[in-house]
Amino acid sequence: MSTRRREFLKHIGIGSSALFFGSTLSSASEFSDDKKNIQTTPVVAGVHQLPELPYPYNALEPVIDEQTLRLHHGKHHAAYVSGLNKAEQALAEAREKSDFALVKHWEREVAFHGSGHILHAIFWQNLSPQGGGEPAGPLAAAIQRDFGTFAKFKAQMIAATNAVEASGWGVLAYQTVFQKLVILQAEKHQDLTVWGAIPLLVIDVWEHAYYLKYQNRRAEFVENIFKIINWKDVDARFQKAKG
Ligand code: MN3
Repeated sequence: MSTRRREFLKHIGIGSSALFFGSTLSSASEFSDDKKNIQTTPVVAGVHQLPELPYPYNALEPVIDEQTLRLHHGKHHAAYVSGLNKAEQALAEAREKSDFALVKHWEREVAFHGSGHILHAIFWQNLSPQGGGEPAGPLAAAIQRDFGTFAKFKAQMIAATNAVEASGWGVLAYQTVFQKLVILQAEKHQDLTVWGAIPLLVIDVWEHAYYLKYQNRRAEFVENIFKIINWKDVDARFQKAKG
């Protein structure tokens, strides 16, 4: 493993990343002693790698044919990884130069390619030649609690996925705020965010949040917000998210 790769894994070597990427990043566990330490060295931008599939390209036949899987993983997923790396490097350069003229473009690129990378990495791990049947254990109990029965869950999951407008995803997710399972639709897959991220600090810039006082001066509102941020709360959320 390259030093750069090792350094990168060190920084993402926490439970949540291992969950997303499963066995492909299992080497992250060797850095488990870092879990409770706050990193002081900067995280290197743009070193994401295409995770290997946990099975051969023909392993999911006949449900997913070999040619489709080769293109989907080797071309489409790979393009998300390189796009994310490019956007992260561009943003690092923008911070270096204090030039944010293209920040909207690059944030969109991070959202699009980052979400594509994360969702595909989960998707590959979600599938297996030995898959099928029904879940057992805690997930089965949670599905029963939140959807009634597995059959009802499956019916809603299929209906929601089929009803996604144009390109997108059907998603079973754990909603951490309500502490329950939810079925979601994702159109495209980004909408300017990146799946899997746990919010730590949020700033509402819908006009209702500032218009009475600031009218069209959103930038002034955002600048002022920093005078009232409760960093103790943000820090507590960070600690919790880190696990
Ligand atoms: Mn895809």
